[in-house]
Amino acid sequence: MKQELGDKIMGWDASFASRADSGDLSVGIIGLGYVGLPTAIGFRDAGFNVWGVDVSERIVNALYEGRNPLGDPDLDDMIPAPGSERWNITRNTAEATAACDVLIVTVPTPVSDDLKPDLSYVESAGRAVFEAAGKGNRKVVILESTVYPGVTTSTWLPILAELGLVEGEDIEVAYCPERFNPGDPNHGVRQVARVIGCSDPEVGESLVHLYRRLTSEDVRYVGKVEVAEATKVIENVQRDINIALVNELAQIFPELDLDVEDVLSAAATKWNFHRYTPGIGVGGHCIPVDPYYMMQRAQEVGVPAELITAARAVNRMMPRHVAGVLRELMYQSGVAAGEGRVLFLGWSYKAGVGDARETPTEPLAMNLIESGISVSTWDPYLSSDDIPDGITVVDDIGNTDGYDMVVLATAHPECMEIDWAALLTRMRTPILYDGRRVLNLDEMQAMGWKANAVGSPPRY
Ligand code: SAJ
Repeated sequence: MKQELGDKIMGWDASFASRADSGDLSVGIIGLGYVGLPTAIGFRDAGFNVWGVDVSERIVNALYEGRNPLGDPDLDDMIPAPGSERWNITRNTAEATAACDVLIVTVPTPVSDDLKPDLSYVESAGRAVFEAAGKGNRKVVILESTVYPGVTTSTWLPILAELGLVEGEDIEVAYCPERFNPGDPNHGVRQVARVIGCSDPEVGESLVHLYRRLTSEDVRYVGKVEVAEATKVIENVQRDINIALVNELAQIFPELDLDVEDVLSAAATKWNFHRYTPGIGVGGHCIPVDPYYMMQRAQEVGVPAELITAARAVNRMMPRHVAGVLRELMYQSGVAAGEGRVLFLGWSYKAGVGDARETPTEPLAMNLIESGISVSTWDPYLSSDDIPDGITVVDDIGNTDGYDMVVLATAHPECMEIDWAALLTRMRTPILYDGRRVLNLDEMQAMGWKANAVGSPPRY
């Protein structure tokens, strides 16, 4: 017996696509983090009745009060006011599942300390939904979290079997990778193309109608779930490999007395040369994480992912390489070993966002500290709580003196636009290191800095 609330059908049937077109669906979002919360807001703005679920009392209470629970300031003005229509927030997955036609799972898929994918959140969120879904309703459950090919079915179908639920009769399962780009208003949930994988083409095509109301960009059904799972992973694997290439070149060219940026800028005049920029390392919760999913799946089927693994190693080693360069710069400039004082401008993994996840500044700083160098940081996008112990947090960049080196670690506009001439007068040793290749080294050299950068021959 199909579940109905009043005269409403609560699940998939042949009317699903037309209900999606008219916004006459209830959509549940499980996990209200950096992906889930904008997704929930986006579906509500697209006219759907939305249920948002999170286990965090802090997140749920903030949303009850109409406050932004996350660090992304772009969301500050987007949180629906308390009591807004079509906006239901709860910590109870079963309550949301009963009230929705579609449940979208946007829970974390981190890698554990041994660099293996941690799928426990996907498993527990799916179980909570399936236990509440009931038989015969064909509730649609869509995983959006980044996983490797095969995870959705290998994690969720055994739970369905355990609960006596049958895909296509009681539940519909699909995969639609999130392509959310933190800190980029041009690529929010309403502006990115989406791909949908599902074992049932009719269901998959009907979900195109659902996502077409969410985003203005292309939405397409691409086949079975594994095709969509693989799509998202390789998008970020490709990015990691491309960045690894320029990071490896940034280690080679200074030894040839060449600046890698000169070479890359010249190569970029070729019509299909894809320009990437070397840096102190690769951070975030996507690029340094997703390749491990592909590596894991390749290992499971006995095909070594040698290029993916090697590229990941290059990027993972970049902070250690840069630490060695910084130590040599200080030594050559007469700074006594173990006495250097270094100031990082920026701590976040990416310019314009306050997010320290997997930031390469951390391994870089810890490597320097191990050799007795003290490290401070100024990042206007982060609070001192985001900075690990052992790092001195600078609150006022104008009140900094006695440093031997300043490292531009994150290309925040605020970091690029500091008063470099004033800072120079307060330095003990005037060493500059542009870790993101966003400064004009010749101008800085002319100002009086020993202007250095990742991939540039050293200036002592
Ligand atoms: N980085 C470099 N050199 C580059 C580009 C990036 O060193 O040429 C570094 C960044 O400094 C950062 C890390 O790599 O530490 C990741 O940077 P990112 O620009 O890839 O930003 P992310 O991690 O936020 O990646 C997200 C991804 N979006 C999704 O997974 C939905 C990615 O697919 C996007 O391409 C990327 O945003 C984007 O385009 O900004």
